[in-house]
Amino acid sequence: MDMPTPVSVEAKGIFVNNRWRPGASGRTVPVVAPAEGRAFAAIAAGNAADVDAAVTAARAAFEDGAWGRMSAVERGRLLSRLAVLVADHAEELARLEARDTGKPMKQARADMVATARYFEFYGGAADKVHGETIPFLPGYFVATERVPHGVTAHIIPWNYPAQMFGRTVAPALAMGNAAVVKPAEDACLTPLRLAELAAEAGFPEGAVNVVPGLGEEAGAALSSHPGIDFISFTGSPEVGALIQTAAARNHIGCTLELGGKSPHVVFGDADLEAAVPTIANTMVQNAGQTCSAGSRVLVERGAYDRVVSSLAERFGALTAGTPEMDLDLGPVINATQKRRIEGFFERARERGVPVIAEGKVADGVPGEGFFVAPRVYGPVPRANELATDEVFGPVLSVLPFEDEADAVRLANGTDYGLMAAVWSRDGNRALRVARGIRAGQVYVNAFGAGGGIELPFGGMKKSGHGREKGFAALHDVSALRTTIFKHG
Ligand code: TXE
Repeated sequence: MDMPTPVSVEAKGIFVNNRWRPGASGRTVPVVAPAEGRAFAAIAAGNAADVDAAVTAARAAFEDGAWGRMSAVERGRLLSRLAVLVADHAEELARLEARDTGKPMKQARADMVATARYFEFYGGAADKVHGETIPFLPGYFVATERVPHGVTAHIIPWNYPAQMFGRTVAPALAMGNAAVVKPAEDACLTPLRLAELAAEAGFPEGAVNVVPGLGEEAGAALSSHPGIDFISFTGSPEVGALIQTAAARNHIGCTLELGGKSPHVVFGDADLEAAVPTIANTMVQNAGQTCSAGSRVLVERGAYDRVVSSLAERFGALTAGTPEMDLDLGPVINATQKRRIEGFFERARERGVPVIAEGKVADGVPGEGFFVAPRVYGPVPRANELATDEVFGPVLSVLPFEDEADAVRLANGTDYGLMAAVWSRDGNRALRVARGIRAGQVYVNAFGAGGGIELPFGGMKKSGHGREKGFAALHDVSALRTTIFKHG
């Protein structure tokens, strides 16, 4: 397959006011293809001056420009038009995404379907956010409405660059905010292309701006800029704390989506034919580099051997390859992440944590690529880092539990609380356990179904706060105004 070299993205700089302009510093950051282990493009290293230009453009669009005057129905139409453009360019975008992130083409193609769906969903939602009237004192009329924050900042990660752009930018635009996006230096080509498509869809100048660059430079400048009114951040808990601190200094709100250690709770009466492929899939999806990856499998002790042998069979057959090979999974994003995952392997070996199964890396992948063969460990001791820490790679930990109460305790036994699944044919038990789990989304007999763009998503505990997806996202990117009218 012919993988594109996006020379069109190279040297284009930053995207402000619907136009490319050179980055202020003239410096660039190489864009490395994870499957090849070498640079194939470069992006501008955006700096504080670039961020300032983008925020100024967004502010002007919001305060004085066509964007600020546009009706909700018109904003919705533009988003719907962008959804169509994304679908029309899905193959081009998928190839760009696959080369930039290393993921198999089929996963990149599915990502573009989801990306278009974000614009479609929020295009439809833009003019359907209603306020309410509140009975008050005699002679008063009171109404509430949701109003945009103003300029929203979006700092997004490298694991799903296109989807994350859609997920956070579409609801912000639907509510009338003007957006400034800082995509991740490790993978940011589709966000840059999506900004061009937004201009083509007809978004007026300043509504959508993108400043690529390094986190500690462009990201830090954006999150601390006094001209922004809200921050949406997805990434590591460490940087999340910096973002929340920056938001506090400017007295603005933020949503933080910081990953997880999401459990599958599997009871002995579960339908394993449904559960095992779903569990395996959530780990191979993006090579396990997914915030909501179901990376802990908690199994009722009586069913442990059965579940483990079924998982072993499934995992043993998984193969990592290049995007063009289009196998089960791709490489991980960079050399640092690969080393980090291998560090987990090394310490597990030292501590004698048994490996249940190991997949393989396909013959013929470039030696410089960041490939990691998927692994399942079990039984993992409860206090071991494989049971508590996010690995962010194709690594699954299996732990036995004794009874319902133990299952809930174990499910809640990490600092995270993003997603969970309960697998059981006993509906009452499944619901009891599901309602005991502290996580933003809890599935019963499923996990991460169909992209779930309609379903509120976000963390509890160290997984962060605020909600993305669904109508809930529209609330986070807007403020409630109450108008109290005394008519006598
Ligand atoms: O994340 P960073 P990294 C987790 C996962 C992974 C770990 C490290 O466990 O192993 O984080 O990944 C920008 N001010 N997740 O180092 O650094 C950065 O440029 C402002 C979970 O890649 O948090 C990028 O755009 N911004 C996760 C974004 O923050 C800064 C997805 C995320 O990068 C900044 C990714 C700064 N000082 C990693 N420093 C998820 N929740 O899905 C960096 N950035």
